[in-house]
Amino acid sequence: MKKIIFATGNEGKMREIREILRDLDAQVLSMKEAGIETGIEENGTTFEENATIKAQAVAAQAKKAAAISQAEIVVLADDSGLEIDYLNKEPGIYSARYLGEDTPYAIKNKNLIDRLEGVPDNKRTARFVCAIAAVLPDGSVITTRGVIEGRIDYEEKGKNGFGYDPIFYVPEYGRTTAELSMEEKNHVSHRARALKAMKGELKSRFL
Ligand code: ITT
Repeated sequence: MKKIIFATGNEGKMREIREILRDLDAQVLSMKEAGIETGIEENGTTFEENATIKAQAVAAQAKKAAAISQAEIVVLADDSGLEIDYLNKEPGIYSARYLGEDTPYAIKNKNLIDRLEGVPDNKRTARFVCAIAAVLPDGSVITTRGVIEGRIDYEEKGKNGFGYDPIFYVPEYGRTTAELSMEEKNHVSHRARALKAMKGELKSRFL
């Protein structure tokens, strides 16, 4: 069976990705499940560049694992983040590293809310962006992008999802993405949109 290795160490992402790719005729493996461990320096300047760096680094490792036939593998990676318009699109590609990689999200989220103190609804606009990169068996790379528009809430709400979800309010649902079920989030999220576009590409070029 064909394999899709997803180059992420983020378990929140991986849960969503598995659900979105569930109907594909391929086995979806996390990097860990594929036995690949690699430190990756995300030194690109765009979401697409960083997603490509991650996917290529893991594809190079997968190539060394002789047990897996190269013709049967695609490596995917996600680079994503939160852009807040009032903060000149911060934290953007630095979303995971904002205030330090290991800083709890309760602190990161509170800090962003504090930085928007006194800012009215119409200036609190923000979006989650996701770029997905795929390294195909012949080494070529394709990328797709998905976006969800919303605004930064005034306090953390909800326990679902991960990262900045508790402060990202989606007007069409009247809730934050941490208050959406996984099914609801996977219907509209940046990651779902980028992955659905990638599924279309993979169906025509790989599966
Ligand atoms: P990998 O590189 O191993 O995939 P990471 O968490 O470092 O994991 P990124 O560099 O792509 O991933 O950073 C994405 C960050 O953006 C993530 O850690 C969250 O802080 C934020 N983010 C992205 N998508 C999100 C979502 O759906 N909900 C909440 N926060 C999200």
